[in-house]
Amino acid sequence: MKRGAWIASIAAGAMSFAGAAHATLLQGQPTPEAVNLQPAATEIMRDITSFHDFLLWIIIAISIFVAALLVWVMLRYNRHANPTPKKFTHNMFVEVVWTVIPVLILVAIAWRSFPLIYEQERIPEAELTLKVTGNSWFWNFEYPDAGVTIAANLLPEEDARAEGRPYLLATTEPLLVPVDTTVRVLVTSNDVIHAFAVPAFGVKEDAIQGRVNETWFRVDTPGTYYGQCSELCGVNHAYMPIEIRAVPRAEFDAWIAAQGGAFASAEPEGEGATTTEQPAAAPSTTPTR
Ligand SMILES: [Cu+2]
Repeated sequence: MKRGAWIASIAAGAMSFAGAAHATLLQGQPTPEAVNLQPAATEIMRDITSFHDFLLWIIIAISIFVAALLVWVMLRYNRHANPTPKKFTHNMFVEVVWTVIPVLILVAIAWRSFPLIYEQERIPEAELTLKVTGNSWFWNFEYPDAGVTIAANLLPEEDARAEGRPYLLATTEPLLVPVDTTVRVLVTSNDVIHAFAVPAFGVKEDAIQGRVNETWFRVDTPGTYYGQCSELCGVNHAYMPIEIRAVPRAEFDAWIAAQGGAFASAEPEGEGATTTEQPAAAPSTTPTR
């Protein structure tokens, strides 16, 4: 292939990548041929995406700089261009520069990443507690305060095709969560190590037997969000997806009731009609256990 053809094909490839990146990304699931992260449904994921883009520019700049240095050295200092090399080995200025600039780059990265890690790891005052248990190979979801437990299995391929839902992502029993609600997630496992991961929420937490890990999310965009087990857990690792529907609070409460559950009366966001509480007993933030 001629050089021009190579350049043309690389340019065409880059343009199709860019086109895919700018095409409408599907919400809550991967978009075929797309290259970017899934659209964020939580503030944390927006911050993660922004941090990812920031890192990408640093990576691009360093890659171009190092490649240019390599090309310059290969052309300027090869045996023909530079037949009698100089014999010096140290250069104070260059050594200071190549130490200080990487340190400054790392400080800039830490400046942005440490607050983000803190936000992810600090569990805020939760309005709802969700317990997630990994099994070989399906997920159990439990709202302990409402007495609701569901088991989500992989939706069989023929059912997924018939219902127009994504095979390998859809489940037999989608989990509902209310939007604009801080959900604390307790993650554990019944057998081997799994991992509860929902990309659009910016959540990925190991599910370990005999141990409870904590994470949280607050979905601000209604929709259906898919995730997958993200720890290689055995032969059916690829067949234990996660399907979460973020819905308005009223729809969530109706779903809880349909599952035969009810929040304890101490929970003002529960079935409020059946409990009478003093207004003072219902603070704006409701700690749950
Ligand atoms: Cu698993």
